[in-house]
Amino acid sequence: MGLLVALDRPEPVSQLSGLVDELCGAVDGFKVGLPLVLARGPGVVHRLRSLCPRGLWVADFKLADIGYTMRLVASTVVDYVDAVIAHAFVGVEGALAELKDMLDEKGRRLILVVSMSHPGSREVMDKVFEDLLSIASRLRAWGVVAPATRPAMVRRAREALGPSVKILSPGVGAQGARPGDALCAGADYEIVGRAITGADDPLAAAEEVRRMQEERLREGCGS
Ligand code: BMP
Repeated sequence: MGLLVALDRPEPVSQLSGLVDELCGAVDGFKVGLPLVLARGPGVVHRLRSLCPRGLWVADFKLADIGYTMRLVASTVVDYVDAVIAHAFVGVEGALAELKDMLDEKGRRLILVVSMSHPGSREVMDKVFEDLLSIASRLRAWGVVAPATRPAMVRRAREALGPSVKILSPGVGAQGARPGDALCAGADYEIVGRAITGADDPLAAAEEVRRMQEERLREGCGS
């Protein structure tokens, strides 16, 4: 059971430092998003991680390009994170295979987006969901992103990918999924952004998410 906090808001590093420091012992890691890195520079990842070396640190640039370019982008933060997120839909040859090689060389993990938490994911991405799952399998991706807002997608990802692939699920809180929805469907981590980072008391909010996750699992995941 896991909880990752999404750091997206382009706040001053001094403010974010306090947040990361406060949450460090209460969560399982952080996902650093593009708005923050674009505003503060890739060095922000290193600075924040040094405040909380424990846990999983994920760079979420949602890479979707040719291999050459994805490698260049990933290289800006690869030394400071455990894993990098890319879109599965760009395909293997000339794209994800090259990124995967680079991450393997660096001892870093690849996470692929196979379905998204917003309703528009149904318009295109979810029509090729099975193909995206098979790309994740072929590439031996460490993990996939699948939506907490649609637990059936998480369930199907777990069924298709087996127990060893990590499933990370956003959409909890601000986007409507409840803590535990994705875990109950087979996810390893729920990703929570605004419901924690925008709370008056982020630590209390994170602890409440955890409490609700535990309660759902303890009660056998009934609705
Ligand atoms: P929030 O809990 O504030 O909605 O944040 C969710 C986080 O997960 C954001 O960083 C967002 O970019 C990311 N995300 C998502 O919401 N849906 C997806 O399908 C994939 C994501 O990475």
